[in-house]
Amino acid sequence: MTTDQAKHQAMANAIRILSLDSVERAKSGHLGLPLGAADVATVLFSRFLKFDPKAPDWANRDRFVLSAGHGSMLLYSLLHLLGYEDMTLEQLKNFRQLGSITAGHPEYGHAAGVETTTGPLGQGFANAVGMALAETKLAAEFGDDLVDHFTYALIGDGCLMEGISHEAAALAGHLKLNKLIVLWDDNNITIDGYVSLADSTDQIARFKAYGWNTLSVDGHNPDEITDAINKAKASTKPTFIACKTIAGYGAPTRAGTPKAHGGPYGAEESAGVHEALNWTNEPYDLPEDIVDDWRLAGLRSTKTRVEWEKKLENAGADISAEFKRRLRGDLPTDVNAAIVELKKQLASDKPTVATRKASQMALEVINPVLPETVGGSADLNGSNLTKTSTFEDFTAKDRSGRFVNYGVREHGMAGIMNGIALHGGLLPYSGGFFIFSDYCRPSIRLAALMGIRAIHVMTHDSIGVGEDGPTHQPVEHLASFRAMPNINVYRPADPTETAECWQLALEDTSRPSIIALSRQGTSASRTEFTEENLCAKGAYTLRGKADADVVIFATGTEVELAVQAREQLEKSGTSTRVVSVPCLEIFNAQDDAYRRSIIGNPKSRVVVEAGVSQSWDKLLGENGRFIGMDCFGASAPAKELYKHFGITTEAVVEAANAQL
Ligand SMILES: Cc1ncc(C[n+]2csc(CCOP(=O)(O)OP(=O)(O)O)c2C)c(N)n1
Ligand SMILES: [Mg+2]
Repeated sequence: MTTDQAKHQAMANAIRILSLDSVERAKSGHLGLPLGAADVATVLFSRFLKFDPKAPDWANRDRFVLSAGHGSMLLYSLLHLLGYEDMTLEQLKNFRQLGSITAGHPEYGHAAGVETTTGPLGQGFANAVGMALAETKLAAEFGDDLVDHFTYALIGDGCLMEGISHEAAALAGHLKLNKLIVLWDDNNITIDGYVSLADSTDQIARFKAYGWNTLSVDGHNPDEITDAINKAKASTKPTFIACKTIAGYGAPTRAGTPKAHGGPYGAEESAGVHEALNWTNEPYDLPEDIVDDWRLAGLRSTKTRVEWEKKLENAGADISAEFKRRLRGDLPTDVNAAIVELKKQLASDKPTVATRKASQMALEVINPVLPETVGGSADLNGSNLTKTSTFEDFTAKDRSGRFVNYGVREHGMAGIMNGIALHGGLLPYSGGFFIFSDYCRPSIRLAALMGIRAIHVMTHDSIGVGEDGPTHQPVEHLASFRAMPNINVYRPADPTETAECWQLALEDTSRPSIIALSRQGTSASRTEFTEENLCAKGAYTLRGKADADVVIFATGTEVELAVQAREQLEKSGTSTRVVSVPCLEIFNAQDDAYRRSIIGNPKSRVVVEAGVSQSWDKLLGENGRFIGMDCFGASAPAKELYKHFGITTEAVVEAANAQL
């Protein structure tokens, strides 16, 4: 063994032992991957990856995504060894314990160096595609002096089995995201057995078919791994490297078998690993020379980082300020001005349009003053209307385009958008049918968990879809996303509310948003200009006096019904107030005083929304009536469906009167 090989071996073994000792101590965790992929990770982090533990958020760092999040101890060990200050030995000792930054699966925002939350397999893969996309896009805009980095992902067999990997990989190949390098921990095992139990895909052939560069290496041979990464960096296509590894490397009875996947291994097996690796130190007592080698690896890019910071300062005050603003995620003040101008126009035009059209009108004024937006659609742009007049397509040839044709890939789209948002400097928004939010849900949930800004334009938001029928008519979707923590579901009623909801979603940097929009036209409910964003508190009185006997709460296209019902009720002498609720979550988060002022103390409460009643219980109270539906829709023209399911002005009036 040469000294280089010996050094590599010792560094890789330090990852293995730290991971092993921490999983044994926590009495839970996963060891197959950290022990098996330690060589791959050591080569990547000590020879290639550009990063600086002293400046973990350096914008031009290479990104590393551990898509196989169950192998979290691999990442935590690396971060500790490389000198990330927050990743202390104490944190490793508290692996998986409450309050530690070493969560069971890596969580974005806990430890520096964790680029995304992973655990649900395949998501990290899609995030990495998004990061690579963001890199090429920002490089086209700011130049490769400022933006020039690679994105690496370490994935497992599970990531490859999950469907999202297909969607993300196909798009990455199509878009020739050549600075994306995916390392596959090809260990031939998952939890229940050998991969052959459930899969016989030729992964290399699969990735070739996607248009990727593909390579295969012995994942325990540092020279082969080095060679492959060098080749990958020079490729004009994204690269997939199959790294043949032994899961649970070093474990006397478990290595290479499905029993290697999980942990703890127990005292005897664990002692066997120490012995196999010639490791005689006590747990967490790391040999100084190995620590020094790792710390040196952590210092490799410091100079490059400092030089980059100078480049940013020397790029000119405008560019440098804009670049920094973009990374902070602040909006330019022009956005508010553009929305206010649009609202003035809308108040005078009072257009009767579908809210999806209203969204396009809002985007037409937003996109020109907000250079960070990256729009897209899952093959439904003609319906979602998310592409605006100044947008060109983002393609393999034109990286400056601001519209991504995601293809019929909702899940991939949502996972890629998370990667774009996590990368920083860009603000992704999508287009899709609200019904297919189900296909995006795992990625949207992670966006909510991470608290990142990704905006989903979801059109065709109710039985108002009409003739396409129940397969295309969302019924439970508003309620189901309202049940998800840390996401706002907007359902604006008209063009003015749509513009206001867009503004709120853009301004909110700490959560994703869904903007649910109608297919069918609806009249303008807001007819007077107000500079104030009335949607900002989630609900507001649209018509009527505070002390009205009847209060009708409504969202989206049903606000029109509520307004008509009010007219009838008032005609027959019943004072009625209409409350528009563009965002129930925001309203529920207001203080009691505001909530009470909006709810009032009416004799009669009615909620009208073309969906299930769940999520309205609090507002309805004991006696309130809900006008909506608790079954699937049907195939018929929209107007007939509203009648058929009893979501009508008459039904609202009747429900109001029934309580008087
Ligand atoms: C979407 C999803 N489904 C199931 C799981 C549970 N799970 C965690 S690891 C794993 C097996 C993954 O196999 P592989 O990626 O090959 O990892 P290895 O066993 O080789 O470490 C499964 C099924 C998960 N984390 N995410
Ligand atoms: Mg595996």
